[in-house]
Amino acid sequence: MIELVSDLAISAASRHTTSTSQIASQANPHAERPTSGEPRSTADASASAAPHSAAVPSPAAGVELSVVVPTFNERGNVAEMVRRLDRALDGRSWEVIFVDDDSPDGTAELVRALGRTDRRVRCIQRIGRRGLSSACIEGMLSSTAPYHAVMDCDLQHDETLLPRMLDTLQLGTVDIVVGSRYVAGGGLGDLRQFRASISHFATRLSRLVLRCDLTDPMSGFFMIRREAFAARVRALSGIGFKILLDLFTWSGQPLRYREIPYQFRARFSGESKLDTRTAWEYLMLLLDKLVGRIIPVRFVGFALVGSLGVGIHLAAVWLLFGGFHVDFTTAQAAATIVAITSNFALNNVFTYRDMRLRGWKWLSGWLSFLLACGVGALANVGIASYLFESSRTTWAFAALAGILVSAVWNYALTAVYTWNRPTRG
Ligand SMILES: Nc1nc2c(ncn2[C@@H]2O[C@H](COP(=O)(O)OP(=O)(O)O)[C@@H](O)[C@H]2O)c(=O)[nH]1
Ligand SMILES: [Mg+2]
Repeated sequence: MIELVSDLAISAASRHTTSTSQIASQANPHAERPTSGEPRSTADASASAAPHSAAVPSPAAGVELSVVVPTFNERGNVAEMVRRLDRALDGRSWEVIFVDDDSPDGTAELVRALGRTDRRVRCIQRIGRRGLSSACIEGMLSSTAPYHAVMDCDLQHDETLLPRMLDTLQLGTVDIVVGSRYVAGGGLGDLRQFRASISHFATRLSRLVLRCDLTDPMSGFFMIRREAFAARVRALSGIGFKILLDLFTWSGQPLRYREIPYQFRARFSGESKLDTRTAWEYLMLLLDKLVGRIIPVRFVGFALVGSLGVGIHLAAVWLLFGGFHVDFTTAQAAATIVAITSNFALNNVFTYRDMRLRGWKWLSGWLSFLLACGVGALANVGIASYLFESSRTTWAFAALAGILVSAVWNYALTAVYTWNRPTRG
């Protein structure tokens, strides 16, 4: 998936290059220009040496800081976000890149409308995809700036800290500056007790995979040097909400970091997207960091859903056979369909959230899932019977071997024929 992410972002970046070169000929009040005492770029030098140099506009310098803001249904916050960035980053050369996952509330259209009167505002609109981390990755990849900040669009992060973060990075002693709610001076503001407990619990869980003492890996508010990001980008899983955790768990050179305190604010407008799927994705991210190099994390998700399916199957047999006195074979057949259907629905919502099937595609996906799992069930029974009858293995081992083979079969086949779009990670 990361390869695809990179491809997409590279094409986004090349599109951006065209547009920046188009706008470079216009005066840009926020772009840095070399002063007469500074070394000039090759392009500049050749322009002044050319006989018609007066007619050739000197290229404006690129932006210093890209602020990447992932959005989903944030129409009510976008304009205020730009206003606050404008105030906070006065005198700096910056741009804001909103990465929107085709929000139904028209966030992307609003961003583009703002961009028509303010070239510092850019929009990447992703179609048919979801995911906060992958949105941040693509936003950063589309930037040409030497420094990238990531912050939420709900104004819960304190944008007035951005200049300090930038100054700290420019000293060159650290790779990343992280806004933390858990160092002296920081705080959770009036975050509700329940949300605060979830945040504390998730932070504690992150210790399973973190290789440093970062106090707030759940923060989502940070600024990083481009080279430090570029060195890690191919190793990022891009799963879920927690890009910071992804960055800090890279097995190579540890990130040199500094934390600065901030007070978490209340959401300005709209609703949080934190839900059960977010929790699931967090679990998948942790698993990916723990076992991802040995087993694909989607397979782990698929297997977890499958084990839940066993419970659903048994409950259905109990209800039909025990409760409604349907004959056993019919109850078992109906329970099989119920379990396969619920497995398909759960995998569609959780395991394959980023390529979720809807409408008619849901129906055709269900049929292909049913078919693949039907063949998988035959393989299961065949292998388990063969092992049990032909050797002296125990019934439990034979049964488990059958289950494992059918799980791998079901996973491999449905990954290709049910959720067969090319964005798989
Ligand atoms: N592009 C993109 N942005 C998302 C997605 N989910 C959430 N966001 C954005 O990520 C930021 C944090 O989300 P939020 O719902 O505020 O999470 P919370 O702060 O944990 O409640 C906000 O700017 C959201 O609009 C997503 O699937 N795709
Ligand atoms: Mg938020």
